Amino acid sequence: MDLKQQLSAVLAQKGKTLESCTDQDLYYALLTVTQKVQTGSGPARTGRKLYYISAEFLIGKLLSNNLLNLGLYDEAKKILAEAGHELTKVEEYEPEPSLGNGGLGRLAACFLDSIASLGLHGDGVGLNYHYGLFRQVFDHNQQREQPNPWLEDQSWLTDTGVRFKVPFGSQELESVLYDLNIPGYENGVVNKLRLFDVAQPAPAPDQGISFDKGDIAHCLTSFLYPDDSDEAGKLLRVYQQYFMVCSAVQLILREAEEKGWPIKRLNQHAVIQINDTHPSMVIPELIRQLMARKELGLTMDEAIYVASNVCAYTNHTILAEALETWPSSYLEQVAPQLMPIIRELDKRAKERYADPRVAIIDGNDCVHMAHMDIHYGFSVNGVAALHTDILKNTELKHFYDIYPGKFNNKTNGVTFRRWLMACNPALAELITQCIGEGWKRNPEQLEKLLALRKDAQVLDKLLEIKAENKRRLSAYLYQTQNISLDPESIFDIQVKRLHEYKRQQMNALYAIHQYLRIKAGYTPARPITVIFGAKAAPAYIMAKNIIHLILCLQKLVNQDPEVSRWMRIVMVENYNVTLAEELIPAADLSEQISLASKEASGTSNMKFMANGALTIGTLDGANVEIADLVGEDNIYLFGALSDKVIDLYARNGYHPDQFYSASQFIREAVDFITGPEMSAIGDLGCLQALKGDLMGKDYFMALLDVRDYAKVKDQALWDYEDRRDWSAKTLVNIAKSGFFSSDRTIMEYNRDIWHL
Ligand code: 26V
Repeated sequence: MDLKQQLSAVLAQKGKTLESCTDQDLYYALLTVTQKVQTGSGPARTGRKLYYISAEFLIGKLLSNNLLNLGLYDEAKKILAEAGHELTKVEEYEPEPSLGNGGLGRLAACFLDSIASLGLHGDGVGLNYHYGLFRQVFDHNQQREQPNPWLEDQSWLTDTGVRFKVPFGSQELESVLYDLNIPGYENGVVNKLRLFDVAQPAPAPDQGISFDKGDIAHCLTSFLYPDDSDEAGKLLRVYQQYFMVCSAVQLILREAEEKGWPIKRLNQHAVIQINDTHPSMVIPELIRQLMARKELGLTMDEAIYVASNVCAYTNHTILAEALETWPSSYLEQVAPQLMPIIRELDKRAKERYADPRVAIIDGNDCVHMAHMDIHYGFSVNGVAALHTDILKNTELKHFYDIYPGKFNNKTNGVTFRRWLMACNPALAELITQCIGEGWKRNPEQLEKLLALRKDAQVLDKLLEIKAENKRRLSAYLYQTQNISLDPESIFDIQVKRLHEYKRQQMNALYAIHQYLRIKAGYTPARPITVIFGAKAAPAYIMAKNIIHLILCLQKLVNQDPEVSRWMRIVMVENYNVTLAEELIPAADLSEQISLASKEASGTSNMKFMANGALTIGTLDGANVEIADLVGEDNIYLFGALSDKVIDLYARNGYHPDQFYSASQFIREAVDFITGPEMSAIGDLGCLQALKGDLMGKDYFMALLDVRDYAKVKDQALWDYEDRRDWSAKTLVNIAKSGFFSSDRTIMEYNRDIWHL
């Protein structure tokens, strides 16, 4: 049966036809058929197998992605069109899976796509959160959190029937395994994302996202990163982590048994990649389960040897928030059977290395998860060249001195299937017309576009596509969020988690500066639209204050006819993958303005680049590699360099008050935060806290860089007016973006770490 017949057959069971059914009927019918197409398919080879364990998989909607990878996209689109339907409308009925939070989770999703597309044998392993991170709503110019239920009776998940027992100190829980198919790109391979859940999940809370954090039997998988500002929240995270790794190890040992892998040589057959420290307990848990199988007769030495040669660790950030340490009393309470193993690992490490800075358990009896990973994993990698250098030379220097051979860099990448072919079909089509189809399998071939950098026809076509994407975004935001944009204006976009180090507040200071100039009669060459999208962690007060600042500015600016002709500020609600797929193709300027040394890599920077936006950024994370590739004429760089920043921290040498006193620009912008215009709209307490922080602490040095930022941004806005020249710059960016394909990243992981 061809696709049309299969769809008709599924619809006929509901008494409908392709013509008479609704778009929603079509979504479920396409889901059914797509799932069926994949049954019977599996991994390409059964060599060494990868288990990519991660607390987050920000996979985005799956229908289009799966149709594309299965080679059914064009056919499906055509069949639907002939029956009077539009695939994009049908897709609107798919709820976006809410299994991640930011870059780390989206990276895991891109990796699964690339692993399957390269025909490698690897599954993702994680948790099935029912209400996601949270759904963000704006109310009185503040963020509020709501549950984000996304699971439906009919979904991409299938219950495998596999169940495991997870022993906690207080009780034993059953874990339930759901699978989700991950098809490779037109290669017949299907890998899996394996998500564990509790057997009796709790219903969504009535009000907001508070729930009984002590009720782990029902609430363990309710939310991702439940508020960890109190002890119950922290404990719940430990429960989640242990539940995930205990189930994962049982799954791996079960597969080893099924496949007849000799357990003593597990490392020859399996590799576990630990995505940040959330799954780090997998190391002692693997040792524990190996030793518990008395029939194997493994000594502690042998069990440690196996685990140490199976597990590899990726570090995603140098910020303290992600370098997890848990009081050993927490681990004792959650998984008492694990603590003796962790103590043994710590003892052995201390016997070899007396330096307290490399201890697993510190003087306060806290367990440093990353330290355990580094001592007992066989590989430690950073996610961009600069990040890995900082790990080696500063942050993890004491470990690098001991284990130089373990450290390696794997610069992040993104899948061009979702982030160019699917989200920007017009650009993909133009590229294919210019250089043929080869770039789709090998994005480095995009370099062939460089030959066209003076081709006026191509440059104009690029501008046309961008203009059309901006019109499409404007219509979409008007329809879904009642936001109205001027597609003729410059779209300047910053979308990412809200964090002080990412410096959304510095972007807001520039907007204030621009507001004051417009009020004083100095208008820019063309209107500018500053677009933000960001969620703040529920307990992160300063991040919420920054959202408040932006929402108040949005209100102030947009309701002022004199200003809004020249500048609009927009913060989209509930930024997620679906919105990213609309925003990124429509961007003119990509804001990558973290304080140098703080952003491990960034990955939206790569997506914007591939979609023909120019970067305004600091030399941080992968921006460094972007700048090297495109050359300084094709990127807008500003700000202090990482060495200087690291030095300022080392000698306590940064004092924001000095910048405040010395610069009228800074004074005016900072004072404006609590001035009469803003206090008429916002909560003065929040605004004062923000201003006070900027003047007194400014830990991420916004005032250090803001003037250079404004100067360079003014230049970018000016350069935009030479439309052909701007277009040529965007073409260079697209042409050089191929390096940032996650296929390249995964080939490097496989070559240097996994050996699948
Ligand atoms: C995030 C959060 C956010 C909610 C509150 C608690 C909490 C705790 C830990 C984390 C981990 C975030 C780690 C992360 O997403 N890192 C990002 O990883 C990307 C992929 O490597 C990289 O591009 C980004 O630079 C890095 O920030």
